[in-house]
Amino acid sequence: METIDIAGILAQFEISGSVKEVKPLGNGLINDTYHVVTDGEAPDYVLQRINNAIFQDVDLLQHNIEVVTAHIRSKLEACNTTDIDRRVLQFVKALSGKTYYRDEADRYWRVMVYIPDSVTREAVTPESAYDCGKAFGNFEKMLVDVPEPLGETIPDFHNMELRMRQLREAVANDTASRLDGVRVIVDELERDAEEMCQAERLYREGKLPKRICHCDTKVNNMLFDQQGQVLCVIDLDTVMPSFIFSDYGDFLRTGANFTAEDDPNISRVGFNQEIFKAFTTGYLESARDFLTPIEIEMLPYAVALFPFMQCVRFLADYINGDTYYKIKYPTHNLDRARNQLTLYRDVRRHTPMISAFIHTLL
Ligand code: GN1
Ligand code: MG
Repeated sequence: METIDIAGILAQFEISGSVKEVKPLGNGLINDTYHVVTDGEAPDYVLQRINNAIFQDVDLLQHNIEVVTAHIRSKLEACNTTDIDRRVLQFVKALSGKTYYRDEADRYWRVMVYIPDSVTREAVTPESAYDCGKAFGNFEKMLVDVPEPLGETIPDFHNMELRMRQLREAVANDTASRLDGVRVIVDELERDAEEMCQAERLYREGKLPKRICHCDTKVNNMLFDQQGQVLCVIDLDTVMPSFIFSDYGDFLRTGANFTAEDDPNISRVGFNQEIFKAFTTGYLESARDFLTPIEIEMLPYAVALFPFMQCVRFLADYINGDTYYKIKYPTHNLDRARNQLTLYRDVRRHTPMISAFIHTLL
C-alpha cells in the first residue's frame, strides 16, 4: 500500500476553510476519488487522482475540461440560470496556476468544488433514461460551438477500425494461446466488421462530422438533486471529438441491456425496448435541432455499434491475456465478450423497430 499525504496534496490547492475529514467517494474504476469535508462556511471539495496510465496527457485532458466547463458556464449565464454552481463542475486552481498538481511520485491530482445535496444513481429506469437522454443531448448541444478545437484524451478511443486492427493483432500473436477457443466469435465479428466501420469511412469522405462528445455516457456519470432532477453531467475525462454515436450508442449498450455487461448467463442478456424508447425520446428532444440528417439516419447503426465494439475490445483483451480490463476470474473478459455479442445480435433483430421508433419522433 502506498501512503499518500492527502493533507500535503490539498495544501497545493487554493481551497478555503479547514479540512475536517477526507473519505472515499463513488465507485469509479479509473480514478481515485475523495470527498473533502471542510469546517464552517467553506465548500466541501472533491479530490481526485487522475489515472495517467490511461490518460497519458494530463495537460491536454485538463485543458479540455477547462474549455468545456467554461463554455457550459457561459451558456448557463446567457440563459440566466440561477443555480449555475450546481449545474457545471468547478475546478480549483493549484498554487502553480494549473488545475492539477503533479506530486513527487508522479501522481496527478485535481480538486473540484463538491456540489452539496447531490446524488448519483446506478440503476436506469425509463424515467431516468429519459432524463439522461435529455441531459446528454443538451450537453452536446451546449458544446456545438466550443471556441477552440479539443484534443483526444485517449487517441482514437471509439475508432472501430482501430479496434478491429487491435483484435486482428491479438489474433495474429495469440500470446496467451486462447485463440482456439474463440475462433468462432472472431469469425462472426469479422463478418460484420466492414459494416460496423462505416462511420470512419463516411468521416473520411467528409459526410459525417465529429463533435465534442462525453464518450462515457452512463447513468452514474450524472448528478441528481434530492428530488431526482438532473443537475449536471460529470466525469469529463473522456470529453473529446467523436461521432455523436459515442454518447447515444454507449448509453444504450449499458442502460438498455436487461443485465450487467459481464453477466455470464447470456440468457439474461437482451435489448430493453422501454429504456431505448425513453432515452431516445429525451436525447432527440435536446439534440434534433443540431444533428445533421446523416447523424439521425445512422442512430440505429449506433445502437448496434457499441455492443459490437465492446465485444471486440473485451475479446481482444481476453486473447491478449487480460492486459487492459480488470478481471475477477480467468474467463471474465470472455464472458463479457459473449454477453456483448449476444446484446449485439439482439439489437440487430430489433433494428426495424429501432428505426421505426426514431421516425415517429421526427
Ligand atoms: C471502461 O471503467 P469504465 O467502466 O468507466 C472503458 C469504457 C468501456 C467500459 C466497459 C477509458 O470504462 O470505454 O466501455 O470500461 N473506459 C476506458 O466496461 O477504456
Ligand atoms: Mg464515472
